[in-house]
Amino acid sequence: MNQKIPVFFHPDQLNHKPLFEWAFGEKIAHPETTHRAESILAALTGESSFYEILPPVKFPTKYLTETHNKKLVDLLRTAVSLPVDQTFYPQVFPKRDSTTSVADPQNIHHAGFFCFDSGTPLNSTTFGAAAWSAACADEAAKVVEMGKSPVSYALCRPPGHHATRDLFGGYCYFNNAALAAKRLRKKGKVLILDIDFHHGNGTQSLFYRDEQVMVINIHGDPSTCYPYFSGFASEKGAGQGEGFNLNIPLPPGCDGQAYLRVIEERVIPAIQKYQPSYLIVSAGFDTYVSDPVGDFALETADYPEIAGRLARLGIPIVVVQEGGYEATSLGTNVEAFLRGFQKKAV
Ligand code: SP5
Ligand code: ZN
Repeated sequence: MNQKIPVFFHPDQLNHKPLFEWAFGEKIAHPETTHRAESILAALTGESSFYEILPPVKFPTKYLTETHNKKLVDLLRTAVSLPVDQTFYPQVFPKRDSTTSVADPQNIHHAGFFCFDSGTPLNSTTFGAAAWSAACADEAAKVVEMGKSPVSYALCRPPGHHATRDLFGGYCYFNNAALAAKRLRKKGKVLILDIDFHHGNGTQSLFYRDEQVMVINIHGDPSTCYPYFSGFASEKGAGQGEGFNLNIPLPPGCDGQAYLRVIEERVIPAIQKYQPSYLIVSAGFDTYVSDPVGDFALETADYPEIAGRLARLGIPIVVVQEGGYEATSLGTNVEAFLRGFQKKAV
């Protein structure tokens, strides 16, 4: 392929700056920093003959509600009015209390109704950054949909795959990959392959009953890894979607060799059987050996190998950025992955 890979990113995505999170009672530096996106931008700009960095054209408020509950969108909009120096951490989660009165998305203190963890803070810039992040995924889907490029990359930050229809969490506010899938499924079957270290619970739940969008997830075993409550192999879809959700939990320390075996023996045959018109890759690099959050052991050289196997399928591909928390190596790993599509794509 001699054409540049289109990369979508909007500078306002850097305005969201989570400072810390609560993890097991400890206040720790937040892993989802602006340095992550800066590291990726630097790596892709350095290889400027291969990538074209473009801003998404419009603010996507309207179609956010195609994927998410309007009240979740309203709650994040309410946070826009927080004082600029204030970060709101939900700490009351009344979701399961049936006696609790109805959630009010106008009241920031009700944020816990719309959230499932204590690691995903809100501030006045969160809504804008998350909406532009979602716009990147939509634009990346659009160029592939229009046949302008066989592969595109959405530099989404904040990430998206933990966000469900009704809830934010796991550093995610809007489900970027799901937004891209909503656009493409109007044209044909879509398969979302989630290779972030963590199970994409949001993506799974959004398409659990949908046979038009198959979801395959490879991740750390949820009996010991975040998000703990979903990602088990027994979750296979429901209703019309039964058989179209595949979870592949793997043990700690999984290296590139074991990972590639899973790709070759389980993932590629499942994609070939489903025959999607489009492939969306929820690409997290927290599978990297020295990632501070994940506990797999992939090396930089493994990422182009994964990409190469996907490129050989000859299906148009949208790559959506998810996690990856060692900022110094993140850009290199993303570039290595995208380079794998350049070599092998037609
Ligand atoms: C998109 C994504 O990858 N979200 C991951 C959310 C994981 N949140 C739980 C992390 C638990 C805190 N452990 C941090 C250890 C830092 N040394
Ligand atoms: Zn992750």
